[in-house]
Amino acid sequence: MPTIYLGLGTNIGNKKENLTRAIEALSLALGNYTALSTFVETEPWGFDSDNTFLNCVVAFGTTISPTELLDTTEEIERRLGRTTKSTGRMYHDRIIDIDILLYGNDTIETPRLTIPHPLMHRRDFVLKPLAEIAPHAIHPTTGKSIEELVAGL
Ligand code: PH2
Ligand code: MG
Ligand code: MG
Repeated sequence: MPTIYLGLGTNIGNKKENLTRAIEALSLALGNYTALSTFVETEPWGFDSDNTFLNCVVAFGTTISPTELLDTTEEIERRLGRTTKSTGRMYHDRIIDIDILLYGNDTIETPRLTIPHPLMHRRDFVLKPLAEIAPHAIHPTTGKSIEELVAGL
């Protein structure tokens, strides 16, 4: 069963509660998580906002397909009250964002979904919590471990 890693972020409302509710909803849909990072406070990356983020990374073992996984994460985002969807690299404040970072060792390129997440290897708010739970996981397109990617930030 492949291990999948999801990156969660929120910068409005009760951020701790937003992450907790998302993790609960994901656990109901996917089964218990196998690892969870700490919640880290981070500065907005790639856009200007007065609202700092709370980010974390959570891992699950799952047999559902990448597309079904995306349907699941998008449905949970909507259920938790997400109204805006970032298009391209125009980012907005959000109640919850759930990004698929890694799906086992797979690389996936479809109009809806790119795995590994195309920017994850450049983002400290992803790599640092991911390194807490999976320092030796290999990023399949760079061939580097998460700990090596953190060291290269
Ligand atoms: N997500 C983004 C853009 N910028 N910055 C931080 N600190 N945390 C995020 O989760 C985040 C971001 C796009 O989804
Ligand atoms: Mg995102
Ligand atoms: Mg997203």
